[in-house]
Amino acid sequence: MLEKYLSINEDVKKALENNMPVVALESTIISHGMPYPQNVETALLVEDEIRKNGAIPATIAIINGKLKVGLTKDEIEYLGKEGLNVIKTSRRDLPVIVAKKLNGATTVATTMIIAAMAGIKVFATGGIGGVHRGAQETFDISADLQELARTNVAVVCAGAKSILDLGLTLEYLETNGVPVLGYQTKELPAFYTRKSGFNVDHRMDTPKEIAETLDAKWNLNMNGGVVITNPIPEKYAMDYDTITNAIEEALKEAEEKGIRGKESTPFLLSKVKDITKGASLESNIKLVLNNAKLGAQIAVELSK
Ligand code: PSU
Ligand code: MN
Repeated sequence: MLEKYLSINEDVKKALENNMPVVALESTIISHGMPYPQNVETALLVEDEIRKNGAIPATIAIINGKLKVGLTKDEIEYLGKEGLNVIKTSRRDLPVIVAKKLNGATTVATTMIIAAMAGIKVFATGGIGGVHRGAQETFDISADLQELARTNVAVVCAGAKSILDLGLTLEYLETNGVPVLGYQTKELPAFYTRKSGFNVDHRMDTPKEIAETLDAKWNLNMNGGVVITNPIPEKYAMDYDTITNAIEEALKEAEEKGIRGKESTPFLLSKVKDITKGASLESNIKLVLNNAKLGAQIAVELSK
């Protein structure tokens, strides 16, 4: 039944059949997370980084209604060029995009769903969605968090952006039993910066330790994902005040313009980029590459 919907490319299929390491990648980061052409360049560099570290990359999207695991260069180029015209597809959107045979860029939530269907356990990206500031009023809580509560995929990210309420995001994950691990850090990284003022649940010092934790969780049939936070390398981190001010300004403009729902995250990302004159994009690219490397290392350990 699943074959009717799921299309896994040859490289990835072979790797999965032979218990070789595979790392899933999302496509909303391509269409909605970065401008063209940096989005396409980054997506291809990230795939190379995963190969360099001994794993097979599987970029995921919905193409003509098919859940595709492993995209061609042309498909990546298409998603990057179309940008905001591609439908940002989260869990609620998935059945509609499939039934109507449309193209969809997958968020963290949807990428986790499709990765799990394919049998991929590790997924690397930039940042996850979370509880938005002001969620007490707006109820804006990303479906990524519910997905982490139920789907067995580990997500490597650089923490969460302070466009979100990091404290509430951690509370939400705790309630849902999702472990938040820090790679060589006790402090939750805040995407563009290594510091946030919040702590992760557990510090991990090696990819092996992380893989052992994933094995323990899933061998015990404890369903759900794990968030692995990987701080941006020091030399690429942004100045704390610069990025904090840029985010405040972007949030104010979003509020004035009444931006809400699924437009919120892409709007804020692009505003922050403009306000920092592109510096935030540069950091964003570097941290994604850094996460791809760690994702590959964890996948390699898991496959042993
Ligand atoms: N954070 C980023 N870049 C991104 C996203 C988040 O730094 O591209 C994307 C991811 O695809 C994530 C989605 O799953 O935004 C969350 O959107 P929402 O808050 O609407 O669930
Ligand atoms: Mn939202």
